[in-house]
Amino acid sequence: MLSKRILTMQDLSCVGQCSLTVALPVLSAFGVETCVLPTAILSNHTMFKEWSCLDLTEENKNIMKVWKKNSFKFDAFYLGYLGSVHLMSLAKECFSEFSADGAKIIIDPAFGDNGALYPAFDEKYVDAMRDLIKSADIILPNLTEACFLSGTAYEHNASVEFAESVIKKLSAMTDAVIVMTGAERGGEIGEIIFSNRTFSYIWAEKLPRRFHGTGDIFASAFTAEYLESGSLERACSVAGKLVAESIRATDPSHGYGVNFEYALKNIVK
Ligand code: PXL
Repeated sequence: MLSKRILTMQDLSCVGQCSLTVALPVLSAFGVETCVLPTAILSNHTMFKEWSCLDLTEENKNIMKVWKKNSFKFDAFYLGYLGSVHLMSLAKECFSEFSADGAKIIIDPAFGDNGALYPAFDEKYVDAMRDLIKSADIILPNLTEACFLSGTAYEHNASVEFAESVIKKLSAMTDAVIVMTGAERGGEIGEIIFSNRTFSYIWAEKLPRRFHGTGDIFASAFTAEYLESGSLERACSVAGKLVAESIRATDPSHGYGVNFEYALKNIVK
């Protein structure tokens, strides 16, 4: 079986399970050949008190120059936490230079949660992401990101109706399919999918604990499963199950991310 070759662009956080340290193992376990453009190297993710960050924009330009000479092409692009505005124009250049026929572009905006931007970001980052998502086939915002992108005031404990109104506003800004992650309904958590002007939903039991990095596990598994099956619903359901299993396997005192390694081991078995 020929596997899809994808390019993922996101940071490498040396400690804390997120971005590339999640994307690579998850995509590999799902059988997807994965190439990387590491956008920045951080000492650890930015939910820790201190972090260092080396922006790799300049080296990414060198890498891309060589890739052009080698005529590399990718069947899909999966973008997560990039780190700076410059990287968004590089991402657009990647799409135009390195797309195989029919290549899909999947973007997780990955700039905020719980109504706030991650510490390294500001409105300029949101503006640039607003432009970048115009190139996407699928975007995977959570409610916070959808609110920032669409210019809507965030509501805590938002209803499904509110989330849908934000998604509709966002859909005026991009033709991409919108998969809102981490939506809530009563005791359930799931995704609201907006495709062909129609909503569909995947719900599962909401576990009482929240951990950092679950969005990256979701986006990675979603990407792999979507490329394989072409089904948005199936991709959401498979990815949601992996996140739930990872949370169940995590000790509450573990502050680095979730124990997705344990869940992956079971998939491989
Ligand atoms: O999980 C998203 C993420 C990725 N990379 C870095 C982060 C975060 C969220 O805070 O800080 C560096």
